[in-house]
Amino acid sequence: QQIACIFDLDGVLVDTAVYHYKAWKQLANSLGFDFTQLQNEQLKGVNRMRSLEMILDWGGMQKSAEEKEELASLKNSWYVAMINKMTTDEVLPGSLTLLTELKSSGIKIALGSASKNSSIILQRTNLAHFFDAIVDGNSVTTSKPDPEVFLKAAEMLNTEPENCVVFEDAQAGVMAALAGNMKVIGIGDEEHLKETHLIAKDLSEITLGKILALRNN
Ligand code: G16
Ligand code: MG
Repeated sequence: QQIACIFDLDGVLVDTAVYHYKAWKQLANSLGFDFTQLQNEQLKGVNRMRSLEMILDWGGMQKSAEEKEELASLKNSWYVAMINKMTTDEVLPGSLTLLTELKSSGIKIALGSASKNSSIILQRTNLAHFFDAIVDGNSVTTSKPDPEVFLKAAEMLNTEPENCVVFEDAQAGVMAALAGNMKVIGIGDEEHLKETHLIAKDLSEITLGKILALRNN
């Protein structure tokens, strides 16, 4: 069976993590507290409501379900204002080259993102045409580290989890891929990426050859 590739969006293909961080920080500050960059690492790959709950917890705050909906949508309005200005320059190094190589080799490509805003981002950055399947925060009910998002992507690509290689920058996403019985390539800092099958600083270090080599171990 042929290999299939599933890409996380934020932190792997595009640099939207800085916008999430800015918007969440602004929200925490408006509630009278702050959180660290190390804490921010834990938010990566985690869906919007779960992220808010973690942040409120750090600030020692409790909010009703209704208040949480309001806070999450306030954060999202700030975030969307930022991503609406994104350009193709914000595609991370190596993304275009690798996606082009995979596509021309006939490898199936899916998106496996927690974001409900993936379609705006893919449009603004001109990446949408690479994907055979898109699974994002609008089509799943659980948050990474649950494997649902990646299992759904495998299903949409008509392949089995063991044929899939996931590209992830977040610990929650790495855990999700492993729980789904997939191979996972960690993108970014080694200290935040335990248990991956391979680590690269960005996609410019990845070739089809390196991906295929993962199958045999
Ligand atoms: C991304 C980010 C997370 C964010 C989540 C939901 O996931 O890494 O920080 O909370 O999406 O985003 P939104 O609020 O736009 O629905 P991924 O899976 O693309 O890394
Ligand atoms: Mg990510």
